[in-house]
Amino acid sequence: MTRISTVELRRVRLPLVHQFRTSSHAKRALEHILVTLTTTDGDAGWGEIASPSGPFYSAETVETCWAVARDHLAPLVLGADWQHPRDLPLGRVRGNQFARAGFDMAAWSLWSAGRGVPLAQALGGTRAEVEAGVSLGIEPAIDDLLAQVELRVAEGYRRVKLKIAPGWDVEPVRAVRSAYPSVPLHVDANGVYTPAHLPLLRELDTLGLLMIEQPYAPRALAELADLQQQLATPICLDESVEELDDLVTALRLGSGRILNIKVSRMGGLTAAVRAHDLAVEHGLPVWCGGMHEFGLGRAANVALSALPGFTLPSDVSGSDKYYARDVTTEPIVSVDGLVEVSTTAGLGREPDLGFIEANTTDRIVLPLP
Ligand code: OSB
Ligand code: MG
Repeated sequence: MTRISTVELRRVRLPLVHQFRTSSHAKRALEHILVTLTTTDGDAGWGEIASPSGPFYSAETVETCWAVARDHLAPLVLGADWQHPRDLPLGRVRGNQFARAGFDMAAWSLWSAGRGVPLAQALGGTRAEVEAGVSLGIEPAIDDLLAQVELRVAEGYRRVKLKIAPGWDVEPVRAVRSAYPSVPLHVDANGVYTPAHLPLLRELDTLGLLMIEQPYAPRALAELADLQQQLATPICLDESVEELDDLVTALRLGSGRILNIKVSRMGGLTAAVRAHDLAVEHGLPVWCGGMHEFGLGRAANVALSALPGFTLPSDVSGSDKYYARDVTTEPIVSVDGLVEVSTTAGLGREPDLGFIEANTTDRIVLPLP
């Protein structure tokens, strides 16, 4: 590939159409960092750093991503000699997966566009459309949650995931289950339960859930394996798997039976594809999780979900679930719970430069030294 001559970083802030609350925090607006890599030929590739603002999902924040991107990742890619996104030396930076993911994604966008192939195909995708699920936050009351479920089921989403936390678990989940006996349903605890909650987790085990996502803390791989022994419902790993080696350990221990692969959490598409391949080799079904991505990151999630091992509905809801207007000229759309995989070369979505500019809160351009 031709050399990267400038890196542009932009903080872009968009309001959410509906407040989203998890076991750890609530949010009404999101600020993501858009990464643009431009080559000496003038081609540009876009990536998205979808870090939450605070260190409650992982250790990263928008501030750490900004600093690591500016001070460490940009210097690593500027002028680098690369033929393929895998050649970029992003792995020299330890941790900081969200920040790395934005650069890796921009490199894949550039590379697939340069080759004239759709990103999904470049990654090994085989599907023309992917099944979409929705993730519903903690609501003020059970009636509010039921209204959200009704709306999303009517829109055709193929699976509903409910965020749970102590005080908001068996009761709301039971209410949704009895109102919608046949809707594919799962729960996500974002790591807040401990082995002391075993009786409660056993109750959840009787509610016909597709999976229980991240019941224990990220590093509790041994305890998760003990729990999986005691539950019939598959445990799905999210926060526990930041590195491929975490997956190797989880597979060895039996810490879960399903894997949520997030481009952001794994440090990019390169690592996400590796995790997919390893999970498939071990018979683990996977699906693509999200971090409320704007349209650029969302397009990458759709492309990844086209890989054959993504046999469960992914968190790739339409842009409209989150944003009144998205950063791409065309939003991501879910029709009857299906999202089309783009067949145009590259990422498949174009940045809406005017709208991005209007919502940019900070910007820097780093040239070749
Ligand atoms: O655990 O999957 C999660 C959002 C923020 C932090 C953690 C998670 C989530 C989601 C969002 O569930 C899913 C989506 O992007 O649609
Ligand atoms: Mg999760």
